[in-house]
Amino acid sequence: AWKKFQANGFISQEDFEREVVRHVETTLARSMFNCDETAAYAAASLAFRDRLITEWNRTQQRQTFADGKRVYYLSLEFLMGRALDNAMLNVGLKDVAKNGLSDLGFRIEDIIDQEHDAALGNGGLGRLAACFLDSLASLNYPAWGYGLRYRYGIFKQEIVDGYQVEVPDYWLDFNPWEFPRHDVVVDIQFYGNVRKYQDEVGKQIAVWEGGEIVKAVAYDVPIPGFDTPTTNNLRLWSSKAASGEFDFQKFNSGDYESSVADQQRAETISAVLYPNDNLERGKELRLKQQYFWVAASLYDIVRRFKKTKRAWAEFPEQVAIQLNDTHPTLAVVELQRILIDLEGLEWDEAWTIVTKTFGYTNHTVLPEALEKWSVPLMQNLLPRHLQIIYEVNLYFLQSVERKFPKERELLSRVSIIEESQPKMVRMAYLAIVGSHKVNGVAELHSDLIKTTIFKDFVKIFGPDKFTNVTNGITPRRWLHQANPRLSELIASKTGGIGFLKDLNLLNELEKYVDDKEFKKEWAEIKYANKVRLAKHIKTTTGVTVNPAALFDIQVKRIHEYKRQQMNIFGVIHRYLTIKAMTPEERKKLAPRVSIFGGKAAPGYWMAKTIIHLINNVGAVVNKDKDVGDLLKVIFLEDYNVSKAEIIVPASDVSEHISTAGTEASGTSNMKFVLNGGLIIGTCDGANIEITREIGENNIFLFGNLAEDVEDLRHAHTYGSHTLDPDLVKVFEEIKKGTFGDATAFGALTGAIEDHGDYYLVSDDFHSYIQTQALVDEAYKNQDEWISKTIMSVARMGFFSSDRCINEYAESIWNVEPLSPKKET
Ligand code: DL6
Repeated sequence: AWKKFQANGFISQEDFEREVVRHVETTLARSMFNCDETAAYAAASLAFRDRLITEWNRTQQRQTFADGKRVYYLSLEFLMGRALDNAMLNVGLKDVAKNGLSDLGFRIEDIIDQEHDAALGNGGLGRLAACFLDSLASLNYPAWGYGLRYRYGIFKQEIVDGYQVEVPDYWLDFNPWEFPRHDVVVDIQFYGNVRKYQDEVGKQIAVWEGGEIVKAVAYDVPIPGFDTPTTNNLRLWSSKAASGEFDFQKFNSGDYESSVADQQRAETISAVLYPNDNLERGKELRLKQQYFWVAASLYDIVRRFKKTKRAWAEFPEQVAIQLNDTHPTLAVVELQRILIDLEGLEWDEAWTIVTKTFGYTNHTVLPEALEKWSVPLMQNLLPRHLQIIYEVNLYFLQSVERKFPKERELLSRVSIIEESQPKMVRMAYLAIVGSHKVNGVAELHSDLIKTTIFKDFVKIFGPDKFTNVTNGITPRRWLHQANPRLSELIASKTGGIGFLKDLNLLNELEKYVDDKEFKKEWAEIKYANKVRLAKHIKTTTGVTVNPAALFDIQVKRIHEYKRQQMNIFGVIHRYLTIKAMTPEERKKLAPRVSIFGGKAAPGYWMAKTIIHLINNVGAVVNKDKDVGDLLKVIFLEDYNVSKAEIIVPASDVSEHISTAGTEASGTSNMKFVLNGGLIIGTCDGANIEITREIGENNIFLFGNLAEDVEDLRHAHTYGSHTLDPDLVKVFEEIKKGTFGDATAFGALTGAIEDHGDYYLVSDDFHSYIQTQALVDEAYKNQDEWISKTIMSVARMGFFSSDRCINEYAESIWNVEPLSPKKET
């Protein structure tokens, strides 16, 4: 009987408008006469949310009923960006909404713009997780994401007098996209101690007692697939004091402050996202976050499995858990603890289940980003887990000893416990030992982990345990949503929007590489996107840039290994060159706008100095009338996902110039090429595979290769280190004070001149400058340039996150899609 009452959501424009009005008047309790853009955004979101809920419930029912294997993606970061535009496009009703909103007196762009980004991530790793959720749903995989519901996402960046200033990002004032599940609450234990005894049959029993309990409350976010009813779930956990509001006993006895303090301490766990990218700091609160999230998620996963009443041995046939980097590695230990301490399984039986369940993705080889936790810290916070880690390590080392009896050194090299002062738990090693597959995120990176940081483990486990899954991006957000006109043009030539589900269909575009009419439209779209970005630049920085100039963009987290410093030194070199040019020479030069954006971790002083230098160079160059339009330097404040959607489609050239061997993959490189921009890059990360796909003629590669980096560093330290003469001139200019107080930049130049130039800026500078000159030359021939960009887009099919997810499903998870059509 209830079926006839089920909501189906709207289809027609009229129904959409009725829903919007209903939400304004009832849910928001406002009158339509007093409906501003914020209220219209809220009501439109609620209308779409209602639609998603229906499919979301159905999807969950369908998946429960099918009773097949599910994937659980554990990530401490999900950099989702905005949800409304994505929901409208994925359910295929953006036009309905556009017309409906217009009828109600609003422009859809203004309404979309009201939304606060969900910025629960730092950079590539978090955005990859968001792209994966989109692909998992679009491909109908039964999958859940598990993360933390931070009250504060990544900080907002303001630039004040050229310096980065961090402002908290409180994003939850109004968030229609989440559903609190006050009935899904898990008790999470911390601290305490372990009591061991033998039971009546002589079995060792361990009981974790005492300590404190914090509650984890579930908040669910629907994840709509594109062009499919499948709507998956992202479950984010929020922390709450176990004792309710506050301790009334303490309150009544006059100890108000401490009664509130308990509550606050509990709520602090999920309060803030740690703002470090590729850097670990070993803070206790971070470890608390990790365990809190992992324990709540596993409780949930195990509860769901137990409902099926299957034998424990079948757990890995029902559950695949992917560890997004080492942040969730405690899940390995927690599952072992649940199985042996709570469910009474024998150690070996439990460990077989654990290792078959987990897969681990490594996202970096940078030593400073590899997680290690101090043993005393872990002993205090998670005493039982530390015991289990020691036991895992013992059995692992015993197996290594049996296999390689003469290699004592090997044991200490691969031990999960580092014998340092204090001792440390090496989380990556624990993740490798506890998983059945380990993958890197681009070919070079996957090779590097096998030959460097995890070399010994390849010897121990054999090469088959290690694999590569090159990253990808969702073409729905990064083409269709960010660049609607280009998407439409592509659709008109490839037989409709099918390419958004099968990106290899882009191949069809190769036919149009020399098609005059097509190229004209293609170029017009790029120009319009540049005009849109130029407007954004004008409103946010006050600087006027010429949309006809070459837009050269580097937007990503600021990090020495990503070498924004090399880019800005290159800009200074260009400035000096222009100043020395004759008017005739100047006429031949393509005007350029160098655009930067990205956040520095608040404690990363060198990265902040780079931002400062970029802004100071901009301040000098942009007001130099002698240079005019030939060069402008822009730093875009507060780079985030929704700004990327404006920036990415507007590039002529983007920069992906990390020291070879340091950038695991990069994903913005893929986004820029997919939007018809060329790239200048090093032979690093996914740049290498992009080159292989699109062809060497369509990319500007430069610099030393990964295989030479070690020797060069060695030479810097032990041999002579002569700086590149052009770079010396740039440094002289900085030291003269041309760009403000030179002492402010002493550390930046000193790192290269006096401290070994670890990132090889000087070694690569000459080829960088030469390659930039090639870019200038190539850009003059617009006809050829456009052909290159079309050819590149046509060959980008490989970089869809759908391909990537299918690879994970087949080679790591062994999970099948569950098509909604099959079942009905
Ligand atoms: O795999 C996603 C992304 C890569 O594209 C970047 O190259 C890589 O730097 C990034 N890694 C991290 C590692 N952080 N930690 N922990 O963010 O992953």
